[in-house]
Amino acid sequence: MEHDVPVRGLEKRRTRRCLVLSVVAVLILIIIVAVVLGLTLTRGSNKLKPVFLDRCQKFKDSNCEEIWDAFQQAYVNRDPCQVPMERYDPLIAVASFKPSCNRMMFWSKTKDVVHDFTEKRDCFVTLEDTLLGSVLNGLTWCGKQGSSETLTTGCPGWTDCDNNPVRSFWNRISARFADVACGDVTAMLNGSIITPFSPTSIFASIEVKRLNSTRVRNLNVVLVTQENAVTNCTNGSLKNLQKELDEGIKYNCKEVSESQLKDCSSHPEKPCGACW
Ligand code: AVW
Repeated sequence: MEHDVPVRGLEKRRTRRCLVLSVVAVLILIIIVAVVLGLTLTRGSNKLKPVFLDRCQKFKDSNCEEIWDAFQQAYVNRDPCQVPMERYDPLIAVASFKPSCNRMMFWSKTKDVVHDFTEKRDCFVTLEDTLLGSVLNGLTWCGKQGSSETLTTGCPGWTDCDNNPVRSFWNRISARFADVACGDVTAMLNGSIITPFSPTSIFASIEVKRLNSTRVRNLNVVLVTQENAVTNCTNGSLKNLQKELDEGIKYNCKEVSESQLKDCSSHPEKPCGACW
């Protein structure tokens, strides 16, 4: 009986501690559920617009809100595997660009080497230097049926389906880039692979087919080689490239080593034409 009061006090304290712990556990659980739910429901939605506008505004005199509206109408509220390239026609119409004749640079399987070169030398313009190309370079996006959101995760990959929003976009603006090409155009191809002119590439399947002899005079291929080059200008796939060209466009091919390109990049005082 003497122990009755302290034991009851101990029990009370234990019960109170249990209660506090349970409340904390429930609160933590609620927070976890809310965070997970929030992440799943938004699934990276509406994160693209600020990046789009920010990059777009670096091009002065551009109506970026209008360009964004035209861009997102191509894919919002649609199955992300049902976005053919024509869906971007209205975008092309509002974000047209003036071609720089004699300075346009095409490329295939040389993404890093070509941009490394063009960034250091102000000689050539690639698709990724144009407003739309630079705004969307490296980004992923899609929509979904029944929603007006732009998602940036869970979108189909490049090869998951042909008509996905990202692939169709690059196909469409590449077609435009080739349609307006003029004068002498250059293409940097990869001399370290067996098929530098690959039929499945955008360069082969879209751009070359659209170069028009009324505007384009020459196609100069720069075949970028490394020490132990596997390909040269006599490569079979380059014969196919010549066959594909619109009659009247003259063809030229030059093997240029990567070190020669690097050397030229580090001497910006050399005239542009002197690199190869
Ligand atoms: P590329 P392109 N998965 O080097 O001639 C993910 O073959 O096609 O050159 N991304 C891919 C895939 C893939 N399987 N295939 C291609 N890509 C993306 C526009 C990737 O970002 C310019 F004007 C890769 O770096 C050039 O003249 C890029 O597409 C011409 O088209 C290029 O693939 C280059 O297209």
